[in-house]
Amino acid sequence: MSCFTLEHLVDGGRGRLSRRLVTPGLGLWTLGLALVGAGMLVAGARMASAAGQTVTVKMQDTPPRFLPEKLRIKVGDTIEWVNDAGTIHSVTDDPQNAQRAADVSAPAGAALFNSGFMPPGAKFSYTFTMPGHYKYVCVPHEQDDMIGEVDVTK
Ligand SMILES: [Cu+2]
Repeated sequence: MSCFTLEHLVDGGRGRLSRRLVTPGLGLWTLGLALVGAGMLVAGARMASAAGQTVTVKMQDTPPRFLPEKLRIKVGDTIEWVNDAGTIHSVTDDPQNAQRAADVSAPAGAALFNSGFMPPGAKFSYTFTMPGHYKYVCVPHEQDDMIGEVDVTK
């Protein structure tokens, strides 16, 4: 198994599966292993950076809100904020960007995020590598309570 390569699967480079390998028994077992292996190769690049899922949070205009406003995710998960509304929005948990410090929070040691102004159609992603409670605002709509919260568990 350890010396198995994809070349064993392909018949002389013609792209057909080797008849020897698809015979019942060991052949099918080997094919199954090969498919699992190929899947792992595809997933490899993603696993190198983050093993988590990507969750989408949409931005809405009337009233200005994050949808959903509250989320529970796991360490390694990514949130992708999507401005599919008609005006500019943003996301940041940096107190330097917030009007009220209490509107944002992040666990100690977490890298703060700030999308900057996101025009309609823009997307912004952040991968949460520190567990804890996060609160973030949309800078143009903080006064309208466009505030989101994320609980990140291990
Ligand atoms: Cu907004």
